[in-house]
Amino acid sequence: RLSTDRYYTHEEITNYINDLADRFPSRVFLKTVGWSYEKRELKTITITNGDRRANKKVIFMDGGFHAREWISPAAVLYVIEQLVEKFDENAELLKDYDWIVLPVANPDGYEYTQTGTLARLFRKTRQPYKLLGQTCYGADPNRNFDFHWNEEGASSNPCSDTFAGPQPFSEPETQVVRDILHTYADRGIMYLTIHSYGNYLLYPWGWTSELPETWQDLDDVARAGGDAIKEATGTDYEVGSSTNVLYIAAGASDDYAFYAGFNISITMELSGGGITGFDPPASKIDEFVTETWIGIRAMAEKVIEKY
Ligand code: 0X9
Ligand code: ZN
Repeated sequence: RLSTDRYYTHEEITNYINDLADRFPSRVFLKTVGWSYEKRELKTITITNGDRRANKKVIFMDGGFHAREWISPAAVLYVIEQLVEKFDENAELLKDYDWIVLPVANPDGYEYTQTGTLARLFRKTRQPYKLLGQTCYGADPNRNFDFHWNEEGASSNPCSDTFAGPQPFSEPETQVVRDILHTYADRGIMYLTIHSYGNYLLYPWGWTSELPETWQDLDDVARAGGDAIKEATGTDYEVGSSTNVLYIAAGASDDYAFYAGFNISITMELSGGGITGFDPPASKIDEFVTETWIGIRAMAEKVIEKY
């Protein structure tokens, strides 16, 4: 059973998905997709309805891009739990779709933020970069993708929190996400990347204020999520393109996934809490992950209706 009383370590998250795969061998499949800079194993969990039909449509979701956004892996795990353990209630979500989930895209950063208060607000990966004899750690994985890389809202300074990396895909973690996106691009309908905080449902583009041709479809899906959350909990999510409702920032995974062929690509910025917004107390996990699930389920239902 998944606990929402506390935040899990990367090892506990891995144990949880390993355990699910053991318990539901006909519906849950694990795949090692690569290794982080510090050689932590990156594993996807594929959730199906067990009918073994190949080449179903795909929803790909990741969490834990940014190290300090602990609520993200917690919410992603909760979604996994609902789809697997409450399969009977959610069978429709898995009828023509496989869900592929990478719960912690940046495990080195996630683990580092659990080493003490000084590290708690660290954002990036953990590959060291030298600048004038000084060492700073990590690139911003959400500025490291090769689509309008480092053009806007990103930095070339390794000590910046939005360091784009020395070149696109300099981080093994973003290479892994890139490879997953390309593997499923031809049947990838929706990409969801879970961040915090601020209560936003964001769609492309994040590199320009212009909107993609199909922005209305993106807006329909995101709005379905926002409306469902508002109705269930009263929480307001702001919906719109990344650049227009948040800020311009190029080289992010959402733009890349959309460019690679996913029809729908959404960054969900969950509810914030604690002192900085990135550190909601564990007592808030339950409320925030159930709220997130309501939004994600509604977006998936809208996608299934449209595609
Ligand atoms: O800046 C980010 O990477 C995301 N916000 S966060 O506070 N979680 O860091 C927003 C990314 C939105 N997407 C694009 N700008 N493409
Ligand atoms: Zn983030």
